[in-house]
Amino acid sequence: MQMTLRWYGSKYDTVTLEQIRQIPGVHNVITTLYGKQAGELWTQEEIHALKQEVEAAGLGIAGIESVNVHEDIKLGLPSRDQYIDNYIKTLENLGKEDIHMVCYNFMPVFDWTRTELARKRPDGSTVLAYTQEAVDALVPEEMFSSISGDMNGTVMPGWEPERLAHVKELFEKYKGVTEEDLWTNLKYFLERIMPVCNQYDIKMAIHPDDPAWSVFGLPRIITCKENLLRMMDMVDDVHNGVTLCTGSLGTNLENDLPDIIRSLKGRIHFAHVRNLKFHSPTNFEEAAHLSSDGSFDMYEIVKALYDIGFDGPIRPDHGRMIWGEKAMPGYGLYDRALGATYINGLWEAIEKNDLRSRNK
Ligand code: CS2
Ligand code: MN
Repeated sequence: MQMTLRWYGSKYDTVTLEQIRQIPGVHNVITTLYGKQAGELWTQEEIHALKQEVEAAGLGIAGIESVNVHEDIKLGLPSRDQYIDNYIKTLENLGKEDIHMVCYNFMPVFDWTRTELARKRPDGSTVLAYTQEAVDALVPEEMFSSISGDMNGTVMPGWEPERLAHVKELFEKYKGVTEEDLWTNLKYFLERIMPVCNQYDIKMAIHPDDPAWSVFGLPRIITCKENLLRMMDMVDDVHNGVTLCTGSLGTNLENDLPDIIRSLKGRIHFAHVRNLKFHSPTNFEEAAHLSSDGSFDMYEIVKALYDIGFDGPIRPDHGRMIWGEKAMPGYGLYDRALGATYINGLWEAIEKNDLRSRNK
């Protein structure tokens, strides 16, 4: 595996490349052209400039999170083809710049959903949290205003004002769109982009739905092992892969994370590792990465990744806000640096143990 940190670009991120470079074991970032709207073309010049900026700071780009998919593609509207054409051209331009991993999601309307951005934990840190009761008490248009007070002045991924201005309209368009429709539209999209992915060896890594169930009645399909395997089979190409996000798949306690990891051997192209603390199956908050701070066994998760020979980029996911830091919720420097170091420690121990037992 290759330890990375997500970086939103100098215009948007409170964390600098210089800081990231000082986290032990982090030599690459996962980044994006954050100002781009879904469906917009990324030119080779723009990608090249981003790459140069990262490289000037002594780091590399391990992949893109995300190239967002236009809603018309998810909806399967006739206008989708022009957006898929742009997506293909964007992938081609990324390939020409020697970038070979792209994370994306296929969630209608919203990216991830949380009902609190700054729930206080007993240690005084603040974290993102979710309760089903809070979602059920809201209409979708209120989602943004209910949490925006805690954004620390940042633009959060998936909650860009441009996207949210159209929430009501979008909900109208999704009326009558079923899960099977979404499968069909995902297949269509993947089949169209696979040739360019093969040509430039670009590994597509779909991000699971977060939480891993339907919110506000919208269809959602990337939620569990069975559906992930269906997606792999549906377009059986190594370039059609997964972002293994423990904090998203793990929202559903029925998802056995180490088992899912093992079943996706060879098709996990990116890993997001974070821990959640559950108070009930539908009331959870994001914890420190350490197993004992949350509900997941992080050793078993990292061990499963090691056992399947995972060699792609991995990153700590949402961190707690600690030590007075003011940053995009989930994306401060300090707790993610602790997370990266912890995961690196687990990996080193697992690897050394394995090598020793083989040499016996
Ligand atoms: C991320 C997602 O912050 C997060 O929760 O894991 O926003 C992720 O980047 C997207 O779903 C991928 O397109
Ligand atoms: Mn994730």
